[in-house]
Amino acid sequence: MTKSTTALIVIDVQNDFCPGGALAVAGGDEIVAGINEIMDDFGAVILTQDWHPAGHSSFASSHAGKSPMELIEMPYGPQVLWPDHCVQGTKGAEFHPDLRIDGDLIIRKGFNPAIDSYSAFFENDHTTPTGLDGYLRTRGITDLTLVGLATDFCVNYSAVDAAKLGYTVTVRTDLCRGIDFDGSMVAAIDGMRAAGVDVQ
Ligand code: VGL
Ligand code: ZN
Repeated sequence: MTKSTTALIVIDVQNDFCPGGALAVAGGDEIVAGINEIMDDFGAVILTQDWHPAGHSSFASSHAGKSPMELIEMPYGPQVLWPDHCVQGTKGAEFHPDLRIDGDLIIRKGFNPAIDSYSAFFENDHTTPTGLDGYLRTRGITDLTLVGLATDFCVNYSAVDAAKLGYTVTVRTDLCRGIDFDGSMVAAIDGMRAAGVDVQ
């Protein structure tokens, strides 16, 4: 494998997913130094940024009588309701201050008010593309390594979509941290492995 066909995809290493943030993932900040260290090993580095408008439909606060972590039915399927997080232009939506952001591409997702987007490739309707597949394909990139937050949501959805799209996918769990809500961590690892992802 030549370096030019490889990419590191860094998922949502943003303040709101780190300790002190609105949707803090335990130990979310512990992975930053290790991610920075491996960036130079890849032909491309792509960062994703969860990027919601205020009042986004994935926020519990947008639904009368609902609390964070409740599940609702959306036109595109079940949706976990979250605390308000990663609102466009806020400190919480910024990358962790120590994360290297000198990568090739920053892809923002979750900006459609009516649809959440866990995956770096498709919105949660599993149909609307973010454009990342086209970017990678036109650059001849075939091998992806995923790291970041959260293992059981955005990393999981991105890894499974990437495998379905035909990429060779590795997830470095030592450089990921999860939310682990209602068994979501075990389900995510099983689901990624079933999709052909090399979960390391
Ligand atoms: C994420 C929940 C809501 C993630 C994003 O990055 O895993 N999780 N928005
Ligand atoms: Zn989000």
